[in-house]
Amino acid sequence: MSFALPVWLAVQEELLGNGGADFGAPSCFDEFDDEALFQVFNLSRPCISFILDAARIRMKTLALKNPTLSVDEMVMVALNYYAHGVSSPCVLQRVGQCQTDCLAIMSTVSGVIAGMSDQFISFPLTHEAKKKVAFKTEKLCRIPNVLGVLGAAHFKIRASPYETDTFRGFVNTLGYTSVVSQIICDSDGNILSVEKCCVGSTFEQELWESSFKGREMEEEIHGPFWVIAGKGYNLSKHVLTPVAEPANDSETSFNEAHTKIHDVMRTTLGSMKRRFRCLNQLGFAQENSLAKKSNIIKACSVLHNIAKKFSVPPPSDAGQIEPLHPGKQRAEPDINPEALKARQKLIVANFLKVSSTRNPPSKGIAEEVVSVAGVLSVSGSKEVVNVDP
Ligand SMILES: *[C@@H]1O[C@H](CO)[C@@H](O)[C@H](O)[C@H]1NC(C)=O
Ligand SMILES: *[C@@H]1O[C@H](CO)[C@@H](O)[C@H](O)[C@H]1NC(C)=O
Ligand SMILES: CC(=O)N[C@H]1CO[C@H](CO)[C@@H](O)[C@@H]1O
Repeated sequence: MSFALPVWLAVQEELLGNGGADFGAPSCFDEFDDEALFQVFNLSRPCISFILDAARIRMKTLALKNPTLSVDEMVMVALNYYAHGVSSPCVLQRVGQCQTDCLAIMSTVSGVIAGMSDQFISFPLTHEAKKKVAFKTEKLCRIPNVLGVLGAAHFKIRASPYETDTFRGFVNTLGYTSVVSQIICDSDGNILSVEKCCVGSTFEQELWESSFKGREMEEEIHGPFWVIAGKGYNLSKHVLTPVAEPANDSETSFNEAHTKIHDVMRTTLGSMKRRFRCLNQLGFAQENSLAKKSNIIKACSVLHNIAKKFSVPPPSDAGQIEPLHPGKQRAEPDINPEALKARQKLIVANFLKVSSTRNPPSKGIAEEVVSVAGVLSVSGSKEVVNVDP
């Protein structure tokens, strides 16, 4: 979810309050002109200043092992590394050859930025916030009561093939070694939740069932809402998967809507991986070193949300976006019948492909939803999200 303005202002205030002297202070980034800045960090100046201010506060309280570099320089090393996956010569020159130190610095800064996720990665918690997110999603794809798109994001890593057992654990269903995290994003591509960092062979359903968000959703803590998910997940009362073998126009039309919203996950991950090239290769991993990878993934998620907030243009080489990881294919037969019924009800209520004469008395926003989305007029059901404009 994009942060509500009050939250944003509160963050600013916190920065001003605590960071007083340093807020907006000159930094080593000032040596770059705007164009160079974007080349080296793939972020804009206002965005970098904001990140820097937030990091300064948090790093002040950290006993730094590397006092030869200022906080600004450490952040610079990290942001440069995220953008390119290696350190640029101009940055190395600025901070002095750090070589192996660069990784240590990046690791420290990643921990700090990952720690900002409670502020910058927020799942809609209040009922109002949920209705708002659901309303936006429904406008996009006509599927009501959706909080976000769920996906398992794979990030390539290197693993030693000589440690056979460990190595095997990292090999995913596409045959390369990776770590996998669970990500939920909203219809605008803001990241609402990122958790777990498991070996690549972990199935998405397993991730979901062992994740905090998964448990909360399935235990109805978030109310009667769905997340949209691909074929690798089990249909449940809160995880909405496509119909495996659509039998009529209604189901086909539902699947099309599902694809449309599900695609947001692909473009979101694609844009993250292009802005933060380090995500294309997270380096060597042993099974017990996943915490560091996890911090980088979380840090990039935080930065992704901040970059979106500052409307930083996406990296220019729009080129190819890799397809989503296909996940483990499931047969539909072992579907939970209650969940199946819920999905059928949703399809009938929103995607019925018969000319209906039942025009329910239209009132308020329900009508707007119908006209905006061109939904056939069966939406008299209570499941229409009534959001006050
Ligand atoms: C999810 O899918 C797995 C494998 O297909 C199956 O064994 C399991 O029972 C399913 N879980 C639920 C809750 O339906
Ligand atoms: C479409 O097919 C599904 C599954 O066979 C069925 O339950 C549903 O009633 C059908 N819908 C329409 C509008 O025919
Ligand atoms: C605008 C843009 O894409 N800038 C840079 C982002 O990072 C990549 C990867 O290193 C550069 O090639 C781009 O020039």
